[in-house]
Amino acid sequence: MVESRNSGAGVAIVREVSDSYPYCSLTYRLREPINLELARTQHRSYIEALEELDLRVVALPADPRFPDGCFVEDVAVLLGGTAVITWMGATARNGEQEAVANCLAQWTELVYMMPPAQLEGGDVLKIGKRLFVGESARTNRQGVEFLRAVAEPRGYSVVNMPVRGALHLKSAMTCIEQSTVIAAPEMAEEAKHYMRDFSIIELPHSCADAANVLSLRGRVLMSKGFPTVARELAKRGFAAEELGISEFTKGEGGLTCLSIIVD
Ligand code: CIR
Repeated sequence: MVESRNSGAGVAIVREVSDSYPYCSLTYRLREPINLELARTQHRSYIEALEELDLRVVALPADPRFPDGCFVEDVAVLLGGTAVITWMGATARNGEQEAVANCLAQWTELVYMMPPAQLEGGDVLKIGKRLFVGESARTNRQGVEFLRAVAEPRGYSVVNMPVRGALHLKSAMTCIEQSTVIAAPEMAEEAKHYMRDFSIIELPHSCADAANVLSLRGRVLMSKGFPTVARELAKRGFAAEELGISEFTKGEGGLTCLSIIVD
């Protein structure tokens, strides 16, 4: 385990990119060659961006048995001092949990989800004490109800919604500063229906991959290559910092997928 020297109050857990990453799971995208060296450079820049947010980054070593292991978000849902360790819908990914759970155990209580419940962290959009949970090909109703049973007694509300045309809920919508939701067109109607008290930015099809932003500590990180989205965010007063994540987009991952924030 490699820890950066940053002494910020919060911690971000990431996992190094495995040599097997080019063989990651794919659902919607056709497989494209992944440049492993570039993926690692982009991962390093991502870590640096988190450090600039004054987060202490804990980088778990890669495990070649798990090509998708760098997408740590899917393995755990943090609810204050409790971490729900998920049972993932992608069967080949179960096993990734062990290293992450061992690390989280330093700071949080662990609650383990068991099949038939299944849920992946990419389907959980946490906004303050509200959890919007996508029912997707990876997250089933039992998974939602398991999460609800852990979350509600801890003061969280849970709203479940269907996910269409995207791998995870957060592949298609994320939140900026607890007020604004940015949504891909496939999920814009759901965003308007289930999140009435938010201002919704509806993206065009050509910018759907920009829907996954990481909004943390007053800063917004977004995928590089979407100048119109960056301008729209700026117009609304959000100065987004662009990060190149092309090699993770090829693996159907976005910015939120690459870390677990323990704040
Ligand atoms: C998978 O199919 O599981 C990975 N290739 C991508 C996971 C992305 N994670 C996320 O959106 N939270």
